Amino acid sequence: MRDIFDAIQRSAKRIKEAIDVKDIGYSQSENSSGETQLQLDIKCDMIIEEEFSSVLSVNTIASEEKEDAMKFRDDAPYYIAYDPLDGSSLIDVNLSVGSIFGIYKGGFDAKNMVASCYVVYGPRVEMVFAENKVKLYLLQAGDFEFVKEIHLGEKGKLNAPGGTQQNWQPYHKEMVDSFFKEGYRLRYSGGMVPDLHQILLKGGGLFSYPGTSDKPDGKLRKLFEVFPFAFIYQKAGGDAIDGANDLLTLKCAHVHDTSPCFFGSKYEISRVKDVYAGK
Ligand code: FDP
Repeated sequence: MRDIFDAIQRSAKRIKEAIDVKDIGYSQSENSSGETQLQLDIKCDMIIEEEFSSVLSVNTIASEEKEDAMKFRDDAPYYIAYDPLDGSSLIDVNLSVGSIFGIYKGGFDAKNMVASCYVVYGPRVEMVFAENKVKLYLLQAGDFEFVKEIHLGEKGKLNAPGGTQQNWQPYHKEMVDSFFKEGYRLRYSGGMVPDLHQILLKGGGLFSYPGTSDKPDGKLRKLFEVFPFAFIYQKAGGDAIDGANDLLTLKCAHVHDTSPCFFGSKYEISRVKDVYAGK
């Protein structure tokens, strides 16, 4: 695992440089989710592919920017799914973006997840790595320094509701409103990484990206976004569900499958469960 952790750190430093200097024009191609790829998305994907290709414990990688998984070697244990630059549509307005990594042992299945990590490129570069514990690191003078362990409270104060409201189910809207009526404050930048990072570091709250009338299976991708954050939230003492089920019990038939998802502290997630059970 140490070699994977090191490769992620090298990738993050190179991606930070690419964000700072790279021309941000759009490329001509679309990724598997039908989004126009930024040249920067492609560059960041290439950086991570390059770094993992030399790590002997990595069997296969799957990227949000690649149609299919890419095998490096047969006799290695780890499968890594990553989103090289999540929230890249925010780059042109200079908001925070991130990279997400899910580390699976023996194949891409939620039950095989053994570690998970994300990097936030904001005013500072921070990394959260979860194995048994969830640990925060800060990039300082060229190196990632350990800062602290992260623990979620039983109940938070922030509400980050994703998706187009017009397409929310009425019970979902009622639930989101009920949190606001209880005093929760809106925090939503449109970048999954900084939005979930904020809730984690401020002690709790709810991030939701539900199934909607136009996207019944939600928007966020299981292997690259949903499972890695579910792992981190659960290890930090919170919960992560699809409305009913623990996200880490879901199957993933195709590399780019999506799922409705709710991440938060215990209190908010139990409310989501009650609302969705009675819908
Ligand atoms: P983006 O399309 O900018 O890559 O991964 C998808 C994502 O960003 C997440 O980072 C973010 O949470 C979500 O989409 C935002 O979607 P909405 O604008 O539909 O809320």
